[in-house]
Amino acid sequence: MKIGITCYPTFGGSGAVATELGLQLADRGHEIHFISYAQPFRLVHFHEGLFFHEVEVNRYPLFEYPPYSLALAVSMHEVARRHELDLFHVHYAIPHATTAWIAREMLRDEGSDIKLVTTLHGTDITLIGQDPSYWSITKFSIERSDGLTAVSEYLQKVTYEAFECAKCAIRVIPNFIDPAVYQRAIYDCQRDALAAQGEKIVMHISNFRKVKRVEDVVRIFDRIARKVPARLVLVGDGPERPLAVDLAQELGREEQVLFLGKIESVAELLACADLFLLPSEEESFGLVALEAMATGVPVVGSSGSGLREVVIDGLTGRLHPVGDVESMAESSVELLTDSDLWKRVSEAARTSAVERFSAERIVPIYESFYDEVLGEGT
Ligand code: GMT
Repeated sequence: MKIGITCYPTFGGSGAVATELGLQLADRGHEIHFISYAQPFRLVHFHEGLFFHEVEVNRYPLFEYPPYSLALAVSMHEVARRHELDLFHVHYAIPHATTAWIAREMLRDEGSDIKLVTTLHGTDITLIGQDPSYWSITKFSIERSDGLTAVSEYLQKVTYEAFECAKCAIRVIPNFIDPAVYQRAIYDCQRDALAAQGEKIVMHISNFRKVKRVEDVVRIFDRIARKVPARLVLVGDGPERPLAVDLAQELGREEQVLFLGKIESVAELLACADLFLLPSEEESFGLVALEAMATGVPVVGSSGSGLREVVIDGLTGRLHPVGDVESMAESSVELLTDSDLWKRVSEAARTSAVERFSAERIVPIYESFYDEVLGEGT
């Protein structure tokens, strides 16, 4: 199959999943064309059967906001025509489902029968998609996708509720990881570069947006550090980072909190972690929690949204209500001070991640979904 993939190439779960899916599909003999304004951040090496097409946006002075969506639609149309694509698979509905719909309409006028699959990732539905600026075009676009997937049952439910998605049949296909990449043993963790001897390493990775509640990460850590010699390693960057820096200082923890900024390969960092914190307001899935689990790192995070489909509370980590930093800290201390418990949870986390969310298990589900979408209407 010849597939055009569009995603946000920046740091974030949807771009990571789209890139890993493209790599896996290319390894399975498909021809994959990435179409975006920049090389996806995890697409770092040449890969047979995989191509990248950069979208050029003319910044004509008249444009206050250069119309990237239009330039993207033109690129999608051009790549589809030149390479005779069977399918667009776009990740994150805004604006990708709309630009793909435009390109598909252009191609249909030229006799093409290309299909469009949209994968919903989270904030495209739960947050920005519900903003009055985007709600109607998001509804219009997802309802006209030939195939629609969501990364969790939670997100599937929210989509039906928030968009009265009349004609949508949303298939749940969870995110996945390559177990060969996320395994502690293959990385020579430089613990002493991150923490002093005997200190536990508590980690958080995100794009530091409000939804991640990074200040709660610092508050939880402050409570952990009262009972356990520990270091907090914060990976990533975003608008909430200054607030986290200020709070760490206010709590007198600036010496124990490390801000590493954006790091591309999180696998080797996770190999150093003893605990992973993800207390988000809402997570449709929580890919980074799955990456932590696969690396044998117990996860403490928030219940109430998609994370509970990844972390099995009490088995592979602990989940507590959003904002309940006391309970999250208590669970963290319990895991960090009871080595037998930590070992049990670490092993269960790795086993659960590999058994339920390996690429080997999930990628064929995408392939058969593509077949279903392409088979329809014949
Ligand atoms: O987490 C983010 O803010 C980035 C966002 C994205 O679009 O990349 O992540 C969303 O997609 C990920 C991949 O499917 C999910 O693992 C995240 O849970 C989801 N983020 C939210 O729902 C807040």
